[in-house]
Amino acid sequence: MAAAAGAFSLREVLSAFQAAVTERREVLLGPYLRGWRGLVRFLNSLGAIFSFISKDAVAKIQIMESYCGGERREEYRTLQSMVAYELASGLVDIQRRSEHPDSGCRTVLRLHRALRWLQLFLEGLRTAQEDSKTSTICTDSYNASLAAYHPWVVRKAATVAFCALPSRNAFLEIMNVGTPEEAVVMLGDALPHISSVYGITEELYAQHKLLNLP
Ligand code: 1Q0
Repeated sequence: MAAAAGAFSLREVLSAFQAAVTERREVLLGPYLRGWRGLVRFLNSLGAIFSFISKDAVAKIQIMESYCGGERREEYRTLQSMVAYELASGLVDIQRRSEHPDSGCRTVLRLHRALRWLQLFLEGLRTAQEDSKTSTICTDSYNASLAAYHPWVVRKAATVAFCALPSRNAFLEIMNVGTPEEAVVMLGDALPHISSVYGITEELYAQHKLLNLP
């Protein structure tokens, strides 16, 4: 059954990331951004303390949506075509942000790094003991991924916000896929799709030496 309008459903996020990968292992930006929109909706439902995170995510999603709906939308159909187009046209700042501060390549890189956090976090949530603290799972996942790219003040604010996360079971319930046990099964199904998107992107960016874009 479809979730109520406006409510978060893990299922929708899952199907967006699933639909993002084509048979030729391309990543379609439309579904990819739809997946991110769904995640932000979820983040917003957790309370205002997370708004500094969701604002940044939304700003990045909007940058990408404007490329995807713009004059060059054909070039922004897949991640692969975007990378090829932006590199061939000199639209990517490689050393420092100057002429092209908001290239698609650097913007997706930020979301891509956050996807690694999500992968670790969901895996942690899925395999943790019932009484585990979500804030601990979240902090551990963050420290093992995104934290390396954030200055001290952002790390501090993020860690404080994580303390406001609901318990593991409450968290599994707001995913809107049934009981906590059913949510755990769903997470097991969802993760390979998220991992696949992550892996393809990582490989593409490594190939073109884009993993450290400013
Ligand atoms: C559930 C708790 C959510 C925790 C999210 C962890 C991420 C913390 C990130 C803190 C970001 C702070 C704001 C600014 C950062 C930027 O400086 C940084 C770099 O960009 P730039 O332009 O300055 O170079 N931006 C980023 O690193 C992007 C961060 C995007 C974070 C998006 C997080 C979206 C989270 C969604 C909640 C998912 C909940 C999962 C459970 C749902 C089940 C599918």
